[in-house]
Amino acid sequence: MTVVGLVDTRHEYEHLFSIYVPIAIGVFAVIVLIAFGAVLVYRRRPPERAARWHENNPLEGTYAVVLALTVAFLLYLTFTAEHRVDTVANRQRPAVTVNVIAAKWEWTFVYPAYGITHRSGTTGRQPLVVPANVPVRFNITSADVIHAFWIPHVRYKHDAIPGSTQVATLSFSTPGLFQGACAEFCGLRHADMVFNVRVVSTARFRAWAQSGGKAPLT
Ligand SMILES: [Cu+2]
Repeated sequence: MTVVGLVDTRHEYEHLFSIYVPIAIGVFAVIVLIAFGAVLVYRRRPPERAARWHENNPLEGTYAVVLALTVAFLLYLTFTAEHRVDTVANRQRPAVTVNVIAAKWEWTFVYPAYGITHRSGTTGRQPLVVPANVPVRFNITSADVIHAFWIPHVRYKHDAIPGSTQVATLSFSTPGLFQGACAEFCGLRHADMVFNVRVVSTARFRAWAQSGGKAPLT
């Protein structure tokens, strides 16, 4: 079962990245060329009178306009992607809801519909199990300090804040095993606050969930 119009965070942010990076490389190249050009052109030579002009309005005006248009273009793309990830995705009807509770130094994944609780971090290594190609709702919170729920495979990271619940709806397009971690320094054993994400087919997920987490995942 594939949901039409599923918001794919990996695709959204990779697309954004593919636009930001060439612009950043271009800006870097221009700066390096101007710096080395200036070094070559203005290297030590016999003394001469200093130039009297000190401004160039057309050049400065063009520079300001190009800069403003580039920033406006990037802001537009960024806010469009954020809107799709934060608002459009959260309007989708989730196939599964997982409550994510971060704590020093452990993740607790609760599946309220199935009575399943998995833990990963300093006390164990039970994976976060999700079905592929359907919207999965995460209610993210923290039991103590600020942590951050990070799954690099889907290019997604969100703070877990005590006393508040952050909602995220993610979709995972490929079955497999992926890494997750806390991305906010939260104390001495922060580095142990890791988990695996096990993405399985919807049929396998259903069998696993309905067995209360006992059916095999592979
Ligand atoms: Cu943490």
